[in-house]
Amino acid sequence: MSFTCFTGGRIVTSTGQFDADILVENGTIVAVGSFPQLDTDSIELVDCTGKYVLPGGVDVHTHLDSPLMGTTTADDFESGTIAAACGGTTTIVDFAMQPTGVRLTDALDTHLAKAQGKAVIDYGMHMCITDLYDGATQEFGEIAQAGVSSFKVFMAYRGTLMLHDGQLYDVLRAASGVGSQVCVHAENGDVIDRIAADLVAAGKTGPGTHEIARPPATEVEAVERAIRIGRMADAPLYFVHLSTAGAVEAVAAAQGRDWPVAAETCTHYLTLDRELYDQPGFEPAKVVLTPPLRTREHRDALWSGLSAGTLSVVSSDHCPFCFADKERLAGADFRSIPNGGPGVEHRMSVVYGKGVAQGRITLEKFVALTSTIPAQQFGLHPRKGHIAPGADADLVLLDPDGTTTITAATQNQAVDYTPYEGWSLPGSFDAVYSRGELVARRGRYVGKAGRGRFLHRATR
Ligand code: DUC
Ligand code: ZN
Ligand code: ZN
Ligand code: ZN
Repeated sequence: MSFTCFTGGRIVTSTGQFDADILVENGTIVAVGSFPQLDTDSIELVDCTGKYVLPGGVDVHTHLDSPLMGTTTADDFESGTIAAACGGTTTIVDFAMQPTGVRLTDALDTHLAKAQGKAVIDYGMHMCITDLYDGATQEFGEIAQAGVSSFKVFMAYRGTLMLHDGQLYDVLRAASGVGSQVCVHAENGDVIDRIAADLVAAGKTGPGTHEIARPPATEVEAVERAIRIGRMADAPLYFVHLSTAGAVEAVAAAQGRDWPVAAETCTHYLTLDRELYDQPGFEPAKVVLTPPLRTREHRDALWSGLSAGTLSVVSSDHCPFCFADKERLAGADFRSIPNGGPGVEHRMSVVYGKGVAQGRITLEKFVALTSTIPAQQFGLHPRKGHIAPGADADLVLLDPDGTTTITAATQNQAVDYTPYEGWSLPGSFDAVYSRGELVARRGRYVGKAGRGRFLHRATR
């Protein structure tokens, strides 16, 4: 038996905060309260005085060791989960990508094998469907039984990743039939491809053009269309990486009609401006993210959407490529720059620093958006995202008086840049525990290798 007691901290959950101790036995929380009679010879004490104690972050949108746009994301399950842990995230749900022509169950096995023995925090998986071959939907039950109870589909990238509307309908029907949910990448890919082709024909080929080719309406239209298709299929929807005011409005309208629609936004859409596309040279490639960054007006709508509950999750969409690799792969124009950026390490710090510290959201709301609701949404709660008896002792000690400085030179993500370079943020996630084990201290990994476990997620 191994007992640990986290003493003297202020516990924060998604619904409140209070002073209490947390008693942990073999990695599981067994009691929350006051324990003055503890036999301190046999119990390890962790002094949390002056710290907030939060449930570890749950990031339900990462792409580790994943094929995308002709290359592979830069972080594997080792570096990516170490980076996550160092930033206060103790659970991820990663996307298993289906290469064209590969059976879904085989693609899932391949991705599971990449994580096995390498991940240092617990992880679940979503299955990305890019090639809906005959009989694919018949594998959905088997995939759900394997603990992978969510799919992702793309309404953009025709020819490589995109499903057409009829296929989206098929996936929604089949997924809801087995109690799985569907995560939708909502952009009108065909219109984007036309705009992009016209821009290239007009000689606009630089990396900043990526943004012009994907105007807000291409997201809004796809969100509205997917909501309608969701109604036709009588299936719930979860929108990934929403970036626009119009998308928030569309989701709010659907929710107002009691339609089962949930949505996330990402760290970068809340905090970075589209003006980064106006930088000289190849610099804008660092923020060739899809969808692209937007203006202040959209950011304000996203923060309001979080406050109102229309958007209920903040993920990182960690999809890292080295700047050097983006440049090498760029080819003739912006269309071949790999889409994505790093962020799993800095999601908690940036959302705390720009959200809580600046008074945009409460600390409880922060816990809800970065931990509890994502865990609930994806079948991980109450084991994850929760501080109560029975939950895993995934705990983060936040020092509100500390500071987090972000630089590529000191980050754990295996990339040569961060879009938050030089940011100094109030608050530091000083110590991170996964199932009761100290895994990170002040931004450095101190845990064992390969200790992460696959999380079998429930269906709905
Ligand atoms: N969608 C993602 O979720 N991540 C990176 C690129 C994309 O299009
Ligand atoms: Zn996407
Ligand atoms: Zn993504
Ligand atoms: Zn590299």
